[in-house]
Amino acid sequence: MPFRDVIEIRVQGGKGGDGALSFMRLKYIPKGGPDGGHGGNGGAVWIEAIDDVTSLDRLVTRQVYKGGTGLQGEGRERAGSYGDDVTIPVPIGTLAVDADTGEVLADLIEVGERACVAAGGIGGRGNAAFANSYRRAPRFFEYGTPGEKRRLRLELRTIADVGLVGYPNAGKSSLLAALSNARPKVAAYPFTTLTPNLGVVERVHERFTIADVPGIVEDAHLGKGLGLEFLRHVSRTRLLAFVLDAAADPLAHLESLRAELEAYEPLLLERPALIVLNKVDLIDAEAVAAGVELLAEYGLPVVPISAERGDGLTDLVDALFVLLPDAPRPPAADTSKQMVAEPAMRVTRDESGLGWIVHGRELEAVVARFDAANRDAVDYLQRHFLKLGVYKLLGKTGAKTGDDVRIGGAVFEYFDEAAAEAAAKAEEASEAADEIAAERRYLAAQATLDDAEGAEEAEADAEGEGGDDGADRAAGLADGQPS
Ligand SMILES: Nc1nc2c(ncn2[C@@H]2O[C@H](COP(=O)(O)OP(=O)(O)OP(=O)(O)O)[C@@H](O)[C@H]2O)c(=O)[nH]1
Ligand SMILES: [Mg+2]
Repeated sequence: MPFRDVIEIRVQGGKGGDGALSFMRLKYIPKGGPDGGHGGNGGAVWIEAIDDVTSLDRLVTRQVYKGGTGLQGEGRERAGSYGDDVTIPVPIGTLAVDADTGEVLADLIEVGERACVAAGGIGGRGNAAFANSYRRAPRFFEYGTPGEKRRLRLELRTIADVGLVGYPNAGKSSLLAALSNARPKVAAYPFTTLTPNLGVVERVHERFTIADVPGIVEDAHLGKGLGLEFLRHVSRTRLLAFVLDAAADPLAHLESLRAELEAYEPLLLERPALIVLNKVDLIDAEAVAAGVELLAEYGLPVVPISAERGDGLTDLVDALFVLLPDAPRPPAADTSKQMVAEPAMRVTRDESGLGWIVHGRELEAVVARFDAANRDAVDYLQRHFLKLGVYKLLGKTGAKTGDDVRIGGAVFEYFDEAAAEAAAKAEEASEAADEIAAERRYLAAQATLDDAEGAEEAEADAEGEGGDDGADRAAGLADGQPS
């Protein structure tokens, strides 16, 4: 049964919902405090290994998998709902690789194992989150971030217990057919087998799986023959069986098979293995004995057989059952990410030579989350930059008050830090306390979401009691609001 074992799809996490811009509206209090809630997170895309799919075939009908979009936050500090996750069912043995970077994202070898292949975006904060004693009426909110997006390559690596490795025409498929329920094509010419075949070998209460892969020739690692593509499957087996044609040149073939395996993955040579000397019906008993003796020098068990006549098959199955229990599962691929050190920020001159550009992935990501045309949002960002030392860095590089500074898609004005710092310090102390309070309010709002009905009543009560307080606050706001 031919099957597709490498496919490429596109996956994209859902966008996070934007925070809300909202002010409390009460009958007797025309201008209440800010109460815009957070946007919901976007849904992620997952892959999950399941039992009843064996190939990646059915995934090729669809090219893009997208997580659900997070909804925007709402007034009364209500958070937007989260976008739905999407799960792609894949066969056991699926390796997920970022097609552009080559990074291994996941290697699923057991049923039920899951991995996130595209994270959803994060919901933006609502304007309520930015309120403090200094900034009582924030007229801005945070945008949700876009979800992760990537071209994903899925590779299926058959997980069999035993992998048959041999030259074309050595009799691998014949052996698979003789030992198992599988009926692969057998023919007297090389490269009969073009895709891996899997069979199950059974004994009372015991069984193991065996994979027959296309033949390997010398210089396969340079693309000769069918290349080494199929060693992917062999690399996932616990035990290797080198199948040699006794009537050809078994010793030379074994040498070059080992060399090709090493070129593909040196660790494969350390995998438990045995040697199957096939087609012994074609040579006399003395030659068989001599061949076995020579091959034994590799330190591996040697079993002479004839797949066609059935000689030695019982011995072979016994040997496999003896060797298998101790053969460990091959290790999963390394999915630990390699971190690339990148400076947090860097300043360069802009094209005009008069302004400045601040580069930095994190910094640019923060800027992208706000409306750069919104005065309040820009004020907020400027204070944020101050804390991060952006202005200090600009000052050191030679920026003067009034210079244009570009960060991501937004342009700011540079101002002298020393003066700004004094102002900011005074604010900071109260801000810290207020942020904790804002966080508490958010958590409380989240909790009430679970019981929306009851929550709304409770909130209505609370608003009634806190009426006077709210009025004072609203009056203060009216004075302090930017025009
Ligand atoms: N005489 C003899 N012929 C055999 C034996 N085993 C296999 N053959 C023959 O060898 C030829 C190749 O057998 P296959 O099983 O197709 O070999 P393979 O290793 O799967 O070959 P590829 O799929 O091309 O890599 C066929 O004509 C088989 O009939 C054996 O034990 N004795
Ligand atoms: Mg074959």
